[in-house]
Amino acid sequence: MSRPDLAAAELVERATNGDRRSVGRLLSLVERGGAGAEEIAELTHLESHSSHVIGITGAPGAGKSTMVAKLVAACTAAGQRPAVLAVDPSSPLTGGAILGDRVRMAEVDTTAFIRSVATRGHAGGLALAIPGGARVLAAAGFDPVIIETVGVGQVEVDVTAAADTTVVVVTPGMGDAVQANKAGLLEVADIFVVNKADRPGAGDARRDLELMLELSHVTGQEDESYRPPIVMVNSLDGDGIAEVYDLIHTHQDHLVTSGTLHDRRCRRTRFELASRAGLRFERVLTSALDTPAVAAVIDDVAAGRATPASGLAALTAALDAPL
Ligand SMILES: Nc1nc2c(ncn2[C@@H]2O[C@H](COP(=O)(O)OP(=O)(O)OP(=O)(O)O)[C@@H](O)[C@H]2O)c(=O)[nH]1
Ligand SMILES: [Mg+2]
Repeated sequence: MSRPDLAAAELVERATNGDRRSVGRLLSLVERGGAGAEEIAELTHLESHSSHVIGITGAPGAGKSTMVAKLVAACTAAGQRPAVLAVDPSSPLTGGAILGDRVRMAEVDTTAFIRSVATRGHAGGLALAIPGGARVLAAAGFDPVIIETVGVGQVEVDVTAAADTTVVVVTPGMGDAVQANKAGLLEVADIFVVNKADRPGAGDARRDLELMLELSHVTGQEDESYRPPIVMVNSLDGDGIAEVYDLIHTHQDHLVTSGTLHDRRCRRTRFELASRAGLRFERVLTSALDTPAVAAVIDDVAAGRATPASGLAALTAALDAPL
């Protein structure tokens, strides 16, 4: 039987030499989580620092995948080797569309690496699967690493925690800008895209965004010298994509010159370490709850023979082990 650490090292070696199949296998192992994923993080971390990680988020159907496909084409045209992690929310509404997106994107370019990450069954592990996957892609030499996700709830928080530059996509009508505000997306945006600018109401969406930025005094930045720009885009014909591409680079330069990049990566590391410790703690807690001593006290507390405080004391004693 081959030792998993040897297998992982071999895969990383092949992936860094351009073997796409090995990149795919590593991403599957990272998604599975556990010791295998931690081993891969160890092997890839030190080689993953030069790639720019771009998060693309927005409401379902905002046109994120269509825009990402155009952005990928712009990157390859400029001589870059982009990779995309499309975080699949596994919802019956959008799950089908994403598979179609992958095919469509794969047709755009064969030098790019496109991959869907299913959120189903992750039970909190997504917060690790995203930075872990981005790290594998970066170590394999892909740059930039683009992460697409639907901007609802926890998932987009996880994604923005993993990204250097976050692009928030809104569309005309349906109060999308207002929704983005409610979902907390305004605060995380480094660049706003009003996609489907070919549709009526695109100018209104832009004004909504400008107004909300003014009113809330939200700059989205820890650094006041940067104000998130708003770009009008038609992802079907590619109008505005060149500007998005340029603004992403302007933001990347700004991150470096202002020193914000390091601050963001510290925040990312903090978040990742907390997520890793949290998962381990859950495992330790579950096994402590199952030890005979704790089970006996649980029995006593439930039957009214002991107090909750004594139950907690027994549990704490059983927890007295390193993570
Ligand atoms: N008119 C118009 N339609 C667009 C534009 N961009 C995307 N679309 C259409 O909008 C629909 C949704 O596009 P997707 O790229 O799948 O959107 P998405 O945000 O990735 O969707 P999910 O991943 O399911 O959240 C598709 O029918 C696209 O053809 C645009 O700029 N203008
Ligand atoms: Mg999509």
